Amino acid sequence: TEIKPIAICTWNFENATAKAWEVLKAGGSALDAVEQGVMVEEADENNQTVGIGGRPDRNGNVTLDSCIMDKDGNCGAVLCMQNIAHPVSVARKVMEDTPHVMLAGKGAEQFAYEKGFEKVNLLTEKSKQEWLEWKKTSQYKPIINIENHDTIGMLAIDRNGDISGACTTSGMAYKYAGRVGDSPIIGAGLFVDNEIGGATATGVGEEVVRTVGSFLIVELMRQGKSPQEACEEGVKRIIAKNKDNTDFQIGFIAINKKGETGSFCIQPGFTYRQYSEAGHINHPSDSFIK
Ligand code: SD4
Repeated sequence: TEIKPIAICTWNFENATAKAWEVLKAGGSALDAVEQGVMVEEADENNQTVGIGGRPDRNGNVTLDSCIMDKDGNCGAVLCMQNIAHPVSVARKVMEDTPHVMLAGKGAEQFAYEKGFEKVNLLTEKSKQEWLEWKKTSQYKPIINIENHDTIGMLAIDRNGDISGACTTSGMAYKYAGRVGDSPIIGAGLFVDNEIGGATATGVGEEVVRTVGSFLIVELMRQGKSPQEACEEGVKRIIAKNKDNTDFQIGFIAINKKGETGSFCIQPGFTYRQYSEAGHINHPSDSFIK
């Protein structure tokens, strides 16, 4: 059967999927597509959940989490890294140029400089002013689909039928200093198995880590579930551990080897973007709570 390239990502990131599609259409690899795709959001100052412009931790420092995974199961990640505009590219360097999978904090930043990345100020005036405003009450309460709304996880299949994925975020706004979410954790925020498919997550990362969400979804697809069914089961596992309080958002997206996609979330409001021969589509996601 003919292999059709496709890229999908969390939320309605039109420009990111357009970039990924450009790479795929030109015959590029899924790995290049997901890296270059999510870089669009890392560079967008108006996205306050990813890269430059991201909301800071409670001390006013923007700390970034990202990971990437390729068709051979190689992966790389950076955790809680400051002052570098494209954490996904540093994650890729960790994957390709070191014997390690994860680098954190100062070590990750130092490694980035060694690889030629420039030091940049990630805290924009807008995010700084909002943080100063937040400090007046210092109340830590994420607002569903509003605050922390824009983490990008992307999955792609290239012309060869190979799958890769990437995920990148500034994490939860006003988090504790040093806090790391699901997004750079292989198996939690992202997982790819080139024989089966891939999955990635957005939302309250702590809950995704507790259930190793993306790995779970890929394993469920291995057992025969469709991407849609697997995402639904992934969300249900989280609900089962949070029976008394489902007042938070999690969204999963998944793709299988055939290029079939699916998504599921807790709260209404989540969508995912897809770019393939079939067009550039924003899919509304079905939700556990209606
Ligand atoms: C985190 N999962 O750091 C990320 C946040 C997120 O859209 O997805 N925001 O927990």
